[in-house]
Amino acid sequence: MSDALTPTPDNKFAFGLWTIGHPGRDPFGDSTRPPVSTADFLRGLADIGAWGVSFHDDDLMTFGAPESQRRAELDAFKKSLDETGIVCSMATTNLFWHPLFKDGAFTSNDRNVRRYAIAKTIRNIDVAAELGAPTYVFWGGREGVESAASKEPRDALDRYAEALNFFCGYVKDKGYNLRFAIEPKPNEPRADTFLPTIGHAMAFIQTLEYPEMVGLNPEVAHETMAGLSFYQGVAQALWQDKLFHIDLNDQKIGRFDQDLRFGSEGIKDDFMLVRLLEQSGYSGPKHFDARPYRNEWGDGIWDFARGCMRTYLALAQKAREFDQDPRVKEAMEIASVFELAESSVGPYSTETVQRLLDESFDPDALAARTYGNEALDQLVIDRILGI
Ligand code: GLT
Ligand code: MN
Ligand code: MN
Repeated sequence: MSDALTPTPDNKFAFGLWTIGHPGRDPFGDSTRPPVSTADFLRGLADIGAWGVSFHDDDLMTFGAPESQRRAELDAFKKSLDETGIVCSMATTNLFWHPLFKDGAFTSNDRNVRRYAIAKTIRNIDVAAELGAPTYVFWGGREGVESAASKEPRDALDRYAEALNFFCGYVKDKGYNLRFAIEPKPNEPRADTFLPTIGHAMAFIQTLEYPEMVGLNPEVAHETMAGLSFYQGVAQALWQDKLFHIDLNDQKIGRFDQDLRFGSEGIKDDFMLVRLLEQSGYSGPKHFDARPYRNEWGDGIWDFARGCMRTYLALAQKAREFDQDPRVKEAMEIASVFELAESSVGPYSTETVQRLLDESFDPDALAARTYGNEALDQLVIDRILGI
């Protein structure tokens, strides 16, 4: 039975290996449910209509195990991908779990830690290429400080850039079809993280040797933790052609990173976000980096996964209805929404500046107009509420 709210692989919904099967461990308590095997995970994804899976090297291949064991684990994963038709949509490195990364990875003060982190990443870039993943993510979980005096931030950024330039060189050298995506986060687990927001990361990318190879993997929870609008950040990333990947989840403002089910909290922002993604022609994965509530059990973890996708599809449908509603069009005309797409003065020339200066404006008339934003916004709310 299929309808607009039933996902299919065409929707390109993806989940990280660390998400649905998360056993519920947190800083204050142990696991609350058994882990899900990789094979069961992929079968489950196929059953619920998902399309892709992402992984950290250590999710897939046992850290520190002999090469033969790691190869066998990778081969088993490839077999499960083949059997289920699930696509490997993104890969990343775990540069945060092992205690060796306690001072950072690419930005650790210890040069050997930095060299180890780069080597670990290079090895997993080979795995990503073997699995055909088009995007490789960098979430700098440990790239930061508790004590500001412990690192010179400008040196740390030099080392971060050095690592990314090195990976770009490697990918070009190998001829891999792989792009990189930085995932910003303001804090947690470090007190202050380098590249804390979408804006910081986008400015940093412009300083790299191959800026066209590096984009963003923004996450709803991370910008929301910083008190920023995820919608506005994603819009700017799209505007700069930097939205290479996206981590969808949800988050209450001002809290620790909650990684809640997509659409479970900031429903109005989520509506605007889905509308933006659908209208922009973004064709990358819709990747859920979220986890079931810690008290969930059994099939409940799949309720969580189905909920993420169902809410996305429901919001996409609401967004289409919203844009087809003649009352919305009228309200947008009153608000001059479409006028913002018209250029203001055009390119500079002696003539255009003269024309501008010769024009007479009536400041009082300009101040007296209405934009009708209350009515327009109420149409957003009405649509979400379905009234
Ligand atoms: C970790 C983090 C996520 C990142 C993952 C990629 S791992 O769970 O909280 O936001 O996307 O390293
Ligand atoms: Mn998160
Ligand atoms: Mn994430």
